Amino acid sequence: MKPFEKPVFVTRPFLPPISDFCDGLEEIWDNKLLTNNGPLVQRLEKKLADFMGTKNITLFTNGTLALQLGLQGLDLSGEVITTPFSFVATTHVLYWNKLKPVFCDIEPNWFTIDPDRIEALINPWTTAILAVHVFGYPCHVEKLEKIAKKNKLMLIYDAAHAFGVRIDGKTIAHFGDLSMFSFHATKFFHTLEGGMLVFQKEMLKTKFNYLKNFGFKNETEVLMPGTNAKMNEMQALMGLLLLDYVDKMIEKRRKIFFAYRECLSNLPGICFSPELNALVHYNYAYVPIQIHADEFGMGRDDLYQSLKRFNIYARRYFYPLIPDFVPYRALSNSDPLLTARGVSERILTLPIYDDLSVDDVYRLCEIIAYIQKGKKVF
Ligand code: T4K
Repeated sequence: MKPFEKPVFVTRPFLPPISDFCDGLEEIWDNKLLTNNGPLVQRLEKKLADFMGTKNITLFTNGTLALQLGLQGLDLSGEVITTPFSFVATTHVLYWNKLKPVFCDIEPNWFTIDPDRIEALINPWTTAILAVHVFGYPCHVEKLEKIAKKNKLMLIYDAAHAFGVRIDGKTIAHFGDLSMFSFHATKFFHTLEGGMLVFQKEMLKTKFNYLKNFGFKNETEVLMPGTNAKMNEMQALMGLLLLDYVDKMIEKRRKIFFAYRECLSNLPGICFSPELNALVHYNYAYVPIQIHADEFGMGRDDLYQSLKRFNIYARRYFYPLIPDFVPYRALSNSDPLLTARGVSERILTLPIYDDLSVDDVYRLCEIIAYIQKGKKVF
């Protein structure tokens, strides 16, 4: 079995024709406005507002700062119940807001925070739930809404992976008080780096806009300790060009996702999440599988390493769990996080991106089967 000639990464950015980008650059050159809410950022914000079905959106230089400032704008304090199974930025934004993360276990099917375990963690200091639509899989939004309402908590979603996801026709940002989307280069819709907040309360928009621009209200007044988190014009240009491709990209990813499912489902020890509810319009952001070592014949890490021999760079998103990283190790946890620990040991996210052909996927699956038969190949 031959390795791929070129490395196959977990993802590769989708790029528009370079001539379209160059045309846009000419406009930027003419304007000589590079950042500070330039015309392209305004245009992208308007288009994204249409896409999201609400004017209550604002753009940022990246998703992490978007969420960090989102929390700051909500004036939260005390403790926030969150998931241990995410990219570390989800917890870092709590740290930067002096909020204590309280980790709650995930449910085993789609790896989102387990609503049935949240209430046991609520105490008088709890002010919010920060849940993650991890891999673009929607959280149990209705259950979370009930818990948040009953306990007077803010409900915030890290929707970094969930651009384009809809439930029963409503965008995923329809749920909760605030959602953050990442437009990092590794996301199928990207702005090189970038992020967006979508929120329910209209009055928050002005505050978020102050916060991302040093707190300036005007030339002479600074109203709050903001920072610099503005999207620039080159980022907006990429976003404007890519918006036209969103449906096409999702359709391509759907084909890749189901090619994996078709080829790997019969291999013992490889487990996909169950199919999503028919009301969910999914974006196929990632292809997470779980490797059950007993049945597969080798552990996740051995498979991950063996794939590298074939020039395939899958990733272990999300391993280690956030509470196991140095800055968060000393936090006491009343939830033993047993499901999250198991998933984190078994999870492997397979390559998915627009340039990957379905034939490449078949070949990649053959390689996995080959590795399984031959056991370790490194
Ligand atoms: N919340 C969640 C749940 C998130 O997943 C993230 C980000 C955030 C919040 C924060 O949002 P941002 O502030 O990033 O907007 C990557 C991304 O850097 C990160 O954005 C993402 N989540 C995370 C899941 O994945 P790494 O360390 O795995 O990235 P890296 O550089 O190893 O890239 C992965 C592969 O992608 C590479 O092997 C090759 C390919 N790649 C990457 C880049 C950047 C390219 O082909 N071209 C590129 O330009 O974190």
